Amino acid sequence: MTMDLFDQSPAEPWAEPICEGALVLRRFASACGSELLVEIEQVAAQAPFRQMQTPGGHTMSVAMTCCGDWGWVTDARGYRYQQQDPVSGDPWPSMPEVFHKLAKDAAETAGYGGFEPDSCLINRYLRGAKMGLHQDKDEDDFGHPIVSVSLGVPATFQFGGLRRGDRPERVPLEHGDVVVWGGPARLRYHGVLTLKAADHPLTGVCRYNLTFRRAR
Ligand code: MD3
Ligand code: FE
Repeated sequence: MTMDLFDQSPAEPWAEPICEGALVLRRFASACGSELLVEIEQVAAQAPFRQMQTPGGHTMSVAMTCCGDWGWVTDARGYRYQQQDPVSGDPWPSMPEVFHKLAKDAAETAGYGGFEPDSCLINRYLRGAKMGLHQDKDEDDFGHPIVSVSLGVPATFQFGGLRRGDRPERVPLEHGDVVVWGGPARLRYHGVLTLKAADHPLTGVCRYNLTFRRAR
């Protein structure tokens, strides 16, 4: 594992339960943050970040790219996973080994052994970007967990219930925090509040989120 001055290394990450099925592994990814950043840049060199259109015709404030066998896309035709980048027509870049290992290790630590993600969505938030409350339900089998890795500028995550109207809890997420969602938490509504202006030594003005899923 490569380390550099920007990689903070506390003695041990620590786990905080959010609800049944969901756990935050605080700072779980902080020791490999700079390696992850290098890989994000490599993926984005092949499949650049883009702000996609929702089926309703709105431009998302979050810029996205993908790696792995299946990439999540949205356009006028709807939300779906596909094997080609719609911008280039090429297959998505392969999932970097350090991504795959991190997601698998985090899932195992949270009690979900055998997680094999085939999709990684990379979200990039700049000041003012947000993600409204939604469910992740474009995957074939909700029996698989989802692993999400936060990097850079901190954000406030919203974690709701199984109905859109359930009042969400707020969970602050910082650089290196990894959240694993599965079992009874898998279909809960969630979102991200508007990103505030801030600077992070590793990512500058950006927050990145890596979302690992088993799409098929
Ligand atoms: C809670 N991204 O891309 S994943 C997304 O910070 C998305 O960019 C968030 O939500 C972000 O769809 C982080 C967090 C997440 C994913 C799946 C969940 C939370 C979840 C499933 C159930 C409950
Ligand atoms: Fe989501």
